[in-house]
Amino acid sequence: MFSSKSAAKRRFQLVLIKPSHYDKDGYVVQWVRSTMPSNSLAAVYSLALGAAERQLLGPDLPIDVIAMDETNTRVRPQAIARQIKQNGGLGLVGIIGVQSNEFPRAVDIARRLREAGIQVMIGGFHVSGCLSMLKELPADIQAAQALGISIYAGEAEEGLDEVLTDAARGELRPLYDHMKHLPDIGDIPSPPFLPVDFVRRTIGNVTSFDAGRGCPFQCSFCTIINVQGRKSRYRSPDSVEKILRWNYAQGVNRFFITDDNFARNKDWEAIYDRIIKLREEDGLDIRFCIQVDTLCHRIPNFIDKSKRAGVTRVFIGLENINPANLIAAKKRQNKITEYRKMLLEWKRVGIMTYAGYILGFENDTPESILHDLEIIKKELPLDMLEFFVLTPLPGSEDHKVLYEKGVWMDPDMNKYDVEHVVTAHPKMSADEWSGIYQAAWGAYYTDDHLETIMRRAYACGINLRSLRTVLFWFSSAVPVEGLHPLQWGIFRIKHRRDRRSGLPIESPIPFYARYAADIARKVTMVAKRWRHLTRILNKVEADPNARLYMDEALTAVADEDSEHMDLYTQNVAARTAVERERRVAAKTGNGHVTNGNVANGNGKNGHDEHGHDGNGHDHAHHAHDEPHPAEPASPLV
Ligand code: B12
Ligand code: SF4
Repeated sequence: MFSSKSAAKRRFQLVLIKPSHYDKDGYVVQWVRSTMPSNSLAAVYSLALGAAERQLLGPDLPIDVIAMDETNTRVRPQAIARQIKQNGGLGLVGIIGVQSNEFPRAVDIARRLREAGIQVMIGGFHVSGCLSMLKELPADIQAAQALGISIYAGEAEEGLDEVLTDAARGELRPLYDHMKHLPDIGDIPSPPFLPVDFVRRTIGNVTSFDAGRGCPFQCSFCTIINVQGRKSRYRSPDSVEKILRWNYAQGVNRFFITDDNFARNKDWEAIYDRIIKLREEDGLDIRFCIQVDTLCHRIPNFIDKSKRAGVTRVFIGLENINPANLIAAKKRQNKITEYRKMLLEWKRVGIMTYAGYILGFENDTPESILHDLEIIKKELPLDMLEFFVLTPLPGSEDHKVLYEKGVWMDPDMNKYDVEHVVTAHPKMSADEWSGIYQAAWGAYYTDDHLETIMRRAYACGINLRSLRTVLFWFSSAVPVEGLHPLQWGIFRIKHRRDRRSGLPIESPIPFYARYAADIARKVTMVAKRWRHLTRILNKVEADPNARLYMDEALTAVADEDSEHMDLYTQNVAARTAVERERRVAAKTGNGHVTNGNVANGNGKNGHDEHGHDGNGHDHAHHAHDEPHPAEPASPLV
């Protein structure tokens, strides 16, 4: 817990909690160190500190702001209730950035606080997404309101003051709906920030902030466009500099920029120029992980400036290699003919790539997925691949359509973590679908392919030790922990009494016996996998020819690729996509479909032939930084 508290008599207690969610046995997913600090928490925490400094509630009622992230800190509702009462009884618990899979846990925390008479409010993507897309409030949100929990939909930048004033009067409304107005975040006085003690509870020396919000595209599975809008809103370079300097001053110098697509942040270049100045002229050693789209290489200077700005890891929303699937999901901006060019460009500057890959589009079957993975391994020069189950996330068009048609979707929101199958698929049974999700990790991260990834990286000048940590993380999370790498952490903590409401509290002996056996099993697996990766790394480094390594994926893009590469010939949809790009290239007179000149030379700054102003990635939000010699590397950022 971190607090801005100072001594006084009656003090308003504002407690901000980023909740976790439940594992399959109903225990809270929690770690000694979690992966990264939450930007949602940083955003609201900083706004709240600003309100405290401005004495929003008057000089006689100071505000203490206390923040906690449940993925690394135990939440004790009774202790919170006590603290509020000891400070005069005025307070609010804000449950922050609640995603759909965290909503059941958020309500369980809130229920106990409500029983103790504490005011509670829930905000974040689940409630915002439902309010933006559905005609009526879904049952789970209504049930929360029935417990006296207040709901906040939309962004807090222009609404938090009103909430605090209402809470100080004890007059919170059941619903605050800010979905219709998206605030300007350009130069707000309190951009995202978390104190260093907070960062120390996570892996590495990384924090996160959003340099912008919104995405111009229309992918049907996406929630972001319906919550944050399709227009790019961004922080000014001054504001970004402020965030960087605040953090640098407290010793934090690695950053995950959470924009779903930094390449489509309209001010990316001015922001990069400022960062480059901070690095090259002012001597700040700062590094970044960003998320981009598969056309980012077509934006003049983007990749070279990423390098100069200290980007070391990049997440790319690849999603699928079957054009029929991409079109069905309205992800037209993803063109298979650009994938190799884009990945080779990142390789050229020695930046590590992570791609998100969604399983369960309408044409997918277990066989087609395994087949596609073999093509990716052979032909795409990609480092990490991470898998997601296609999920109708509340807030997405897919969810809205199924909801309105009354199609069955699993009512348990805890499962909406893009790792569980929650609705039916036209070609796969639920078991086949979840089976292939589990199998995909093993199919991509085979021993042979781990070595190939390292060999390709070594030949491109990527730091192998840093890559080993990331490969370890992404190849081990599912087999070791049964959780997605984005949810993994260091050393799992389980509290016997912190169990999902409705499930019994187990007696100590079986609970601790299982917990101990689990830890022993995981430690053994982790040690084995780390040793294995180290052996591969040593083998690559010991090879005198390793720098000269070359394979099909690393070969420069050429016209004849479209004749022989499986990526372009594997099915009718792929061949049609190549033909279509060929026609577009001929019309615009920009050269060849599979030749990098087309993409890089048309000067259209990433606009595609539909006139879109860019495209995006989304979900997977993570990547990595070069490790500082004296500090542990973060596997995600
Ligand atoms: C960074 C990120 C992560 C990071 C860190 C989380 C974080 N919040 O920082 C990590 C890697 C950990 C992560 C993990 C996951 N993520 Co994520 N993530 C994001 C991402 C890209 C940015 C989050 C962010 O910073 N947004 C900006 C902040 C400022 O917006 P915000 O959270 O909405 O908060 C504002 C308002 O909602 C409001 N507000 C929020 N809470 C409250 C509370 C009160 C009291 C008030 C007044 C206001 C208020 O004020 C805030 C400031 O304006 C979003 C996409 C996006 N564009 O948001 C996906 C997103 C949130 N993630 C998503 C998912 C699915 C996941 C995972 C389940 C994926 C996985 N399997 O690994 C996991 C879940 C982790 C878990 N604990 O279970 C989905 C959630 C969709 C949904 N309906 O739930 C999103 C929307 C992406 C998508 N695919 O659609 N994620
Ligand atoms: S590109 Fe990504 S953020 Fe943009 S609409 Fe598609 S899924 Fe959403």
